[in-house]
Amino acid sequence: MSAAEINSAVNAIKTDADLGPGALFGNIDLREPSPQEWRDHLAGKAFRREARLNISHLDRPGVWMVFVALDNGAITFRRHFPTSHSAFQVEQLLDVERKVKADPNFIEACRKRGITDMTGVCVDSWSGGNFGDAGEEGHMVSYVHCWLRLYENENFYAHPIDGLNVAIDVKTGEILRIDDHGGPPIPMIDVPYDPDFMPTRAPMKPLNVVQPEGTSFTMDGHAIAWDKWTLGIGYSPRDGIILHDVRYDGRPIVRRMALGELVVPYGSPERGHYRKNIFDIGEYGFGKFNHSLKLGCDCLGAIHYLDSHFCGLDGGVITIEKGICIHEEDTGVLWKHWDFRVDRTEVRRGRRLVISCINTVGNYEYGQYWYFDQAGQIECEVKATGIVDTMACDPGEPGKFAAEVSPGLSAPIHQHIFCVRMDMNLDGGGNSVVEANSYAEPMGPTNRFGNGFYAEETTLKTELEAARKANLDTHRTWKIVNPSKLNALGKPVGYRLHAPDCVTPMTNEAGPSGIRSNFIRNHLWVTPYNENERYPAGEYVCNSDGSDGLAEVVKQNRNVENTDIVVWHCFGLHHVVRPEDFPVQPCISCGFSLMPSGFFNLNPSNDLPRETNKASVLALGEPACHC
Ligand SMILES: [Cu+2]
Repeated sequence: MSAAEINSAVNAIKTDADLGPGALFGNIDLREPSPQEWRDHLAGKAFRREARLNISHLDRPGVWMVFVALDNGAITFRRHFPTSHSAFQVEQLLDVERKVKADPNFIEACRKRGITDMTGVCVDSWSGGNFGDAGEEGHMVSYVHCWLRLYENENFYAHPIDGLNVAIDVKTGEILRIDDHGGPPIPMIDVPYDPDFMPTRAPMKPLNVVQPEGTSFTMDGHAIAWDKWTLGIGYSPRDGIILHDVRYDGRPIVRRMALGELVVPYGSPERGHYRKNIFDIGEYGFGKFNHSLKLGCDCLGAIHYLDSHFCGLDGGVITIEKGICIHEEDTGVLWKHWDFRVDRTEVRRGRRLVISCINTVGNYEYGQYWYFDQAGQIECEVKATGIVDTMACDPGEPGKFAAEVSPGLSAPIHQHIFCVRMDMNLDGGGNSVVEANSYAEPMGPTNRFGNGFYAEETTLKTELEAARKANLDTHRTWKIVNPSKLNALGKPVGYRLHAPDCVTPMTNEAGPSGIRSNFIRNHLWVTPYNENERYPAGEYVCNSDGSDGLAEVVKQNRNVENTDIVVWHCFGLHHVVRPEDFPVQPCISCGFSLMPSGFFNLNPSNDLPRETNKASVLALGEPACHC
């Protein structure tokens, strides 16, 4: 959405007699067209742009979902969700810190730990979950965790004030309860990563990425064309990057794809840490924790940037300049063959288009990178960096749920589980998902020497059939197909979901966090398109009850064969923390790919021309002759 569109939508709310007075603005995004609306649009029928806003009020419970038509500012839809809450806004996180630090009982609890100057106390507003604690009912609860900064700009995550937590209403700022669980003393060892406080090694020689003739992509607004790919690049304060109408050589593959949720379950049941189960997308909206990227630091080479726009709690437009980075990367050899009999070699270097941004949610940063290669593959990589969540421990005794990263400082075991939502559109509507499992043929007349094995395909016909886990025993894979469009071999065209980073969830399904994050129970879900089923943990995740999570949604057991389907894939990182993850963690990554599997009749990059990069040189000159 443009800044002007946001202003127009906000203005429509502010001037509404019911919603306007005291309106608090949450996430704002575009209502996106349904598959049918999209087909009509492609056929020439106009589609009305509408903003979707979440509005709440200090003196009223719940949240309103409101649509505003952007052509005339009319409110076209409003619905009240009386027990739900909007996602956290940045102003609220800062307000929580101010309120907690000013509370006399909290100040007294800090004093008991030897803190007499509150200046360095850092209060992180963690989402409160839904634990049924007395006094929390109906509130938008945050359960805060605290750290101590020893001096200006110091790495405060080295000094957890462990065991001191506060339950606070994020919306009203009312402190509901202070929990002093006790705990080990504050670790006081300084562990910097900022070169202002530590020596650095000598720099290496420059490594430049140079594209003397410019880049090979073109932009028309938010539509990009590169090699044989075309797509639209959107952005929302919740999802971050949203890719629309992804096509290769004009053939549609995905109608919309974006990360729908990220949950980070932590494994320590000790003190207040049992509540750490944070939904970075649903509860915070990690899209709005986007920040400006720096040319030559975050991004290397010839870069095109896009800005992102959203609004603050008061409805004012917030613009993050240069938050979305677009560039090309060399990916090494794409394909090669040496015909040794005639000594002929054909080699093609690969290149990819990269669309990326970095979002920081509290201690962690997440870089989302969408890659498009020349052989028809779409890849999503998420890089996790930043600072691990920390706890205090007695030196040498982190306990079984954490790893010590510095004497007296530990980090709980945890997972980062993402769920991508993909509205599939392989060669037009009417898609299905096929599962392949491989089996070894028993030894016998059909397999005399025991070498036989084969893959068997099954179409997943209903939502419950399509709720699937990875299985290494059968090398299970999933493929999205269009049964009405056949390739040259007479098979339905397809794209395989390459899913190398399936994570086994450790959160008990019956516990408060397991109920709310029920989408992590499977690695694959398939649902028929429904405009209201946008997110894997539900529309409103703060203090949710899990009732609109994917595991509940699929109980409708609707048909998912040869229709407009949405494919959801859960992937992530199982993070047993290492000392090397501290004080700042080198990127660890996870992701998935959509890989053509019968979509083309042969390698679509077969026709790449021969090329030799003329800027490449011998690094150390001609090798010395030893003959
Ligand atoms: Cu981690």
